[in-house]
Amino acid sequence: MNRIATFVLMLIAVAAGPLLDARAQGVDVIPQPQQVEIHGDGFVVTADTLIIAEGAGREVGEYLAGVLGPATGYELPVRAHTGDPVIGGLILLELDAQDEGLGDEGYSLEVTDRGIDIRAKTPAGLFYACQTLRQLLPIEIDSDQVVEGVLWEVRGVMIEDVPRFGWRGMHLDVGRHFFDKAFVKHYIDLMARYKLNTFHWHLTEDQGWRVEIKKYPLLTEVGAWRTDGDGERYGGYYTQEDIREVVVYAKSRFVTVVPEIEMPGHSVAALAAYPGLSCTGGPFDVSTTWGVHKDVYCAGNEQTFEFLQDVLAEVMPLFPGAYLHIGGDEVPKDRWEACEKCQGRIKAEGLKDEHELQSYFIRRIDAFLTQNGKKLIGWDEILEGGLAPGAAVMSWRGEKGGIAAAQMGRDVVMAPYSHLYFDFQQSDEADELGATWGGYPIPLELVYSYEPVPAELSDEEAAHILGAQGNVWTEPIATPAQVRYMILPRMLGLSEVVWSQKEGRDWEDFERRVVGEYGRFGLMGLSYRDHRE
Ligand code: TNX
Repeated sequence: MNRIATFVLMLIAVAAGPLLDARAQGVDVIPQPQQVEIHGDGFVVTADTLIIAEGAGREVGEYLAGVLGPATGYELPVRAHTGDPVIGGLILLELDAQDEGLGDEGYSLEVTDRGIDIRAKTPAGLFYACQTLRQLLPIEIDSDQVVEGVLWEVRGVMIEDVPRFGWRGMHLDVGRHFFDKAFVKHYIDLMARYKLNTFHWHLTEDQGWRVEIKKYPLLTEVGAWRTDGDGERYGGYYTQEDIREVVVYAKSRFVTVVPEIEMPGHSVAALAAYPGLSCTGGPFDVSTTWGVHKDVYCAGNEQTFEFLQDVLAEVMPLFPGAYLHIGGDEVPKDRWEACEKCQGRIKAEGLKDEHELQSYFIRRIDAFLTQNGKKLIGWDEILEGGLAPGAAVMSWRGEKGGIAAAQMGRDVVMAPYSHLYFDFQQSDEADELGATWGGYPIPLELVYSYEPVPAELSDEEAAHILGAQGNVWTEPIATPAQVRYMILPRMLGLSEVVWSQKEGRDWEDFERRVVGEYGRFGLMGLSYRDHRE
């Protein structure tokens, strides 16, 4: 290269700043951190390295030792700071409650030849720094067996990082197909690796009721099982003990679990158990066909509300998070139109039609949740007939519902099926796994291009966009390997959409980093979809 060209290249590098510089030198982290600067010598983790963590940071220190252990074979001690000199250098996890700049989830991470210095205001921030550190290490760190002959080197770097959005979600439908608690924990682990923090657990469906409710044992005795076309009994459910276990596990990964109890639609499994809660009285079988079902909870029957409040009263204490998802999507009005009780309710309450009856339904549930200190979130259909006072909206039929809600000053989570439906196929090949009803595939690049804040919102309205999430409906997805195939790597694209700054988005660079992650998936024995194939 001639001298002028070299000079021009240097100028470009200086102008593009530290991010490009870091990229050029292969600091490959997903989601892309806010600020990365390369400097000086790196640090080598050895068997003599100490992890220093105390107080509320202790648990994250233990977690880090657990991450580094299997591949290195080192059992790194986790200690409080003594100030004594150490041979192998330190990985320091320091909580600084005063550090407002890093927010509730941000962190800084500095690597020098003396060690690794991690700071955050909260344990969550320390945890995210550990996820970054994991990716800064050679990919062999993700092996579950000791890998000999690897130098566990982290290059000299200074990172400062804070997330763009507070709701960084993944959803999993365990109604259509059931996934056991071990898999659910693994799913949460995969989320946490990419700094996602909200797990939306879709627990009830036409095809299966998946959560034990002590007051209504038939929900799981009857509602959790169906006889599929091949004559086989299919099903399963979580006991309340299982749920508690998953919630505790999620907490240790800084993931909040948002349960979804669907109403008034997608409720055939519950009606199979308690047909008296329907308009017609049944009988019903737990559904074995997909799609939208006409039988829904009767909105004219007081018993429906008693039942749902009893159910929610058992569900609420299991989930410490603020939100409870009540579904609200795809409610055909056929049964309500023909039901005396529903029509009686419409008259008595002075409602205009069945849409207002749906709104009445959600308002009652909203009031109940609010009384109990919870916030209601529902699919965008809950806007129809008037949005309940405390409700937040999850926008799935495009962004229209989310935009309308934000303009009303309501909180919104974006999950449009145009970009974030991870049950959709990833190509239009005939044998590609996944749903096709959307009419088009959702490849990784489309996910990556998603922008959660619609251009038409003012800054004030935009502040109501809590974030975004990927939805994994499981009609076409029956096994853990298939779920992984659907979310790896699309979930990584999402993680950058919700964590990283909009300005730094760069598909080619992301693609390079994602390919690096494929190497880790390989080491972990995880099925994934190579987006280049
Ligand atoms: C629509 S998204 C549904 C789900 C289906 C999904 C299939 C939503 C709120 N309702 O019940 O599983 O499409 O992609």
